[in-house]
Amino acid sequence: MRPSLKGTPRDQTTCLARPHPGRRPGDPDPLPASADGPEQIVNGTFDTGTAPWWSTGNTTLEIDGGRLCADVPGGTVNPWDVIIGQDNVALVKDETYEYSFFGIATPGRVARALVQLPVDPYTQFLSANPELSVSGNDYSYTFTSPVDLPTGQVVFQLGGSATPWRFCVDDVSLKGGAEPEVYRPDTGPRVRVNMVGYLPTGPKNATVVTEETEPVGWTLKRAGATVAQGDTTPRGVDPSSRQNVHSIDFGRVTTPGTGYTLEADGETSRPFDIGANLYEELRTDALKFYYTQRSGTPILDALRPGYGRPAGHVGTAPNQGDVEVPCQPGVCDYTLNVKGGWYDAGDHGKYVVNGGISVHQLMAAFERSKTDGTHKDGDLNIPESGNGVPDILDEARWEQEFLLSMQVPDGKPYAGMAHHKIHDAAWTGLPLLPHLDPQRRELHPVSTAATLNLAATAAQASRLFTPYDAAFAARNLKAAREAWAAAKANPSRYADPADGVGGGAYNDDNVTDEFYWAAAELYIATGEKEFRDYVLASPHHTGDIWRERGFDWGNTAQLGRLQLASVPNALPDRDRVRRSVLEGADRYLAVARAHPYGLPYNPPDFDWGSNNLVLNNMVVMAVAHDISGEAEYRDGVLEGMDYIFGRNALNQSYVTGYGEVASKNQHSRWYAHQLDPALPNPPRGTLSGGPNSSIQDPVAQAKLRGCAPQFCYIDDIESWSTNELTINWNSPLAWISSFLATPAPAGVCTVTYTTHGQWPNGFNTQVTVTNTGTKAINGWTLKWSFLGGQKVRDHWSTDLTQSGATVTAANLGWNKTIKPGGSITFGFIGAEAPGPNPTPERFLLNGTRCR
Ligand code: 9MR
Repeated sequence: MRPSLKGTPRDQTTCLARPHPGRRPGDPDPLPASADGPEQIVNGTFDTGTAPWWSTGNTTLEIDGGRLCADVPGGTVNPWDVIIGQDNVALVKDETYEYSFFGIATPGRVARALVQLPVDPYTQFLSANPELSVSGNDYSYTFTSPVDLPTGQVVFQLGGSATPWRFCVDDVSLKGGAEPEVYRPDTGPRVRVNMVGYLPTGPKNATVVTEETEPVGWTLKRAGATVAQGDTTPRGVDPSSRQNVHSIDFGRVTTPGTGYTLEADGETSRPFDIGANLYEELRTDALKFYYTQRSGTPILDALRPGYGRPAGHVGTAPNQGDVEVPCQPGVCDYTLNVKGGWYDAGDHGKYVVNGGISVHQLMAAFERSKTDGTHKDGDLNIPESGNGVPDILDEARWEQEFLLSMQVPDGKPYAGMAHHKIHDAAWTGLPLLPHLDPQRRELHPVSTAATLNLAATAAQASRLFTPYDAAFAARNLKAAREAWAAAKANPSRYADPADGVGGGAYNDDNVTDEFYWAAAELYIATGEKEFRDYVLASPHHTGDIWRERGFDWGNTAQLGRLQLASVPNALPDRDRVRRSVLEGADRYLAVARAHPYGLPYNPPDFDWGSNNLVLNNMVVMAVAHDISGEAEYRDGVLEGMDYIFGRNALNQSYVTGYGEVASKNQHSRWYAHQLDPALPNPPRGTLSGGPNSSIQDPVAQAKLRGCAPQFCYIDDIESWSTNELTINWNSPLAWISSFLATPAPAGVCTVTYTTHGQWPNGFNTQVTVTNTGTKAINGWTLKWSFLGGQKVRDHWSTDLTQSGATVTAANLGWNKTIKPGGSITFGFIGAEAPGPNPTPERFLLNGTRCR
C-alpha cells in the first residue's frame, strides 16, 4: 500500500488518464463511475512483498517506499523486452472492468499497460500507453472482456528505451467480473488431535474450534466407553488461523490403546492411538526418503516397490548432464563431473546450500544417537546396506560426495570454492522423470555460502567417517580446509538473486552465519586455535540467534551453536554456549505454550517451508533436552509433532502416509500421481513444506487469497510454494523422529571418565561408574562414543568392544555387582586419532543415561 505521507497527488479529477483519443490527464472523466466489482488483482498494493508479480530476467522487482519498483535496463528494442506482470487474472465474457494503477517513471517514459492472453497470439483486451512522469499519476481505463478466461495476464511492457530508467507502480486494481472462486478446504471435525497418536508418558493436547467463549465439556472415548472427561480452556481468537478456539489437556490418560476419539462441542475427533514407539517407523521413513531423491543412480524397485526408475542425469540422452557439466556462459572454462547427490526437491536441481544443511542434519542425527546405536547398517534398505557402515551415513555420503565434486579444482580461478548450484538452463514442466529431462545442465558461479556449507559438512564428515573410511575422512578434512581458506579469501561472493531461471536462486547476502557454522565444525574437528578464535570472535557466538522464524538453509548460525553445545569440545565458554541453547528452547517453549495449537512458531505471516521452521525450532528444544534432561523440552517437541500430525487448522497431517488425512500431492516431477496415475505419490515419510502466507504460485493465488497463515496451504501438486518436498525439510523431520524414537531414560548412575595420559599415538583412560540408586546393579554394560577415529587398543577390569566410534564396556564375572552407593573402575589404552580427544558426554548404563 502506498503510504499517504508520500505526498503524491491522488486527485482523480486532475490526474486521471483514460484510453480515449485526445484525452489528456486533467480532462474531466467522461465515463460513468464504474460499479465497484470484485478485485481481481492479487497484492496490487504490495503490502505483502512482490509476489505474485513476476518480471523478465533483465530486471529485478523490489519494494521501495511501499511501491513496486524496478530498474529498467537501457538498450532494449521492443516494449516486450522488459515486462512486469501478474498471471491468472480471471476474466468473464461481456463483463466490464475498470483497470487502474498509480505509475511513476524516472525520467519520464511512455509504457504499455496490457490485459491480455498469456500465450501466443497474446490477444490484448486492454492496451494503453500511459505517459509516466517523475511525479507520478493515477491512470484508469475501462474495457469489456470479449472472452471467458481464468488465466488472463496483466502486464506492464517497459522495454524499448535506449537509456535506463526506473519504473514504480502502486495500487494496481482490476475491478469487475465474477467474485473470485472461494475455495473452502474440507477440515473435517472441529476437534483437532495428533492423528497418529500420543506417547503414553508424553503430553496430550488437542484444540477445538468453536464459537463458545465459556469452557465446554470434553470426553475421551475408546471402544464406546468413556475414558476421561473434563472441561476445555477457552483460548480466544488465534491469529494464525483466525479461529476462536479452546484447548484440551488430557495428559493424565496414559493407557496405551488404538482407536481413541475425543469429543467436545458436539464434534468427534478423528481416531488416534496412545502408544509407545510411535516414532520408530517415521524415523526410518523420513530417512528412506533420501534414496528415492538420489540422482545419478537407478532407483531399484526391489528396494522401493513402486518407486523404481532409471538413473537420472548420468550423461545418457536425452539428459545433458551431469558427468561433464559446463558453467553458464562466461562463468568458467572447465567442466565438472557432478553426477550423484540428491535432487533438492520436486525439480531436478542440485544446490549446495540446501544440500549442506540436509547432509549436516543427517550426520547430526547419527552423531546424537551414536552411543545408543540407533542408526544401524541395514536399517534403510539401500544399496549400501550390509557394508558395515550405518545406512544413515551411507545416505549422507551420497550427498557429501556430490558436495565435494562441486569444489573448484586446483589451478582454476576460485580454486577451493564451491559452485553454488547445478541445474537445468530453463524450467521444465510436470511430470518429468529425471532420466527424461532434456535440458542443458549448467554450473552456476561459486558462492561464499556454498563454499562454507562445504567446509562445515566436510569437517563434520571428517570426524564421523574416520572409523569407517579413513581415506574418505581425510579427503573431507582437506576439502574443508581448502574451502575455509577460499571463503576467507572471497568473503562476499553472493549468489545472484536474479539467477532463478531453471532452478531456485537460493540467494543469501549475509554469510557471517555460514562462516560461524563452518568455523564451529572445523574447530570441533581439529581443535585448532584459528577456528577457536574465529568462533569466539564471531558476533553469532554470543548474539541472540534464536529468532522466532527458526533456522534454515539461509540462517545457519544456529547450527554452529547447536553443534558447539552438543558435541564435546574444549571451548572456554562452553557452559555459556550450552545455557544459551536452553534460553533459545525456553523461548520456543513460551511461544508454543501461548499458542492454542501448541505451535513453537508463530510469526504474523508464515514463511515458505514453515513446517521445516517449526521442526527446526523443535530441534533446539530437543538439544535443550539432551543438555538438561528436562522433560518440558521433550514435551515441547512432542507438542510440535501434534501440529505436524493434525492438530492444526486444516486438520491434516503434513507427512505422507501418517494420519488419516495427510499431504500426498507434494510438488514433484516424478511423484506426480495427481497428474499421471501411472506415477506414484511421494513415499511414506515425505514432509510437505506447509503453509506459506506469501502464496507465490498460481494455484495458491487462485484459491487461497486472503488466507490466515495456517490456511495458506493446499495439497495440490501445482502449489509449489505451499506444497513442495525438499531434502532440507525432511532432514529436521528425520532428526526429530530419531530423537523421539531414541528415549534414553535417566538412570541411577554417574560416570567419571579421566584421561590420565595422552601421547602422540595413544592415551590412557580410567572410567568409574557409581550406582546412585537404592538397588544393586547386577551385571552391566556401559556405552559411550569417541569424537572421531579413536580406537580402544587394550583394556582391563572390563570386557571392551568397539563398533565405529561406539564403545561397549561389559562387566567381568568378579565386578558384576555395583552396590547402592558403590562403584566399579576399569581402564583402557586408546589409539590417538587426528584431532581432539574430548571426554565423552553421553554414557548409557544398561540403556539408561548416567549423569
Ligand atoms: O526453500 C526455499 C525458500 O526458502 C525460498 O524462500 C524459496 C524462494 O527462493 O525457494 C525455496 O526453495 C525452492 C528452490 O528455490 C527451488 N527448488 C525447490 C525449493 C523448495 O520449494
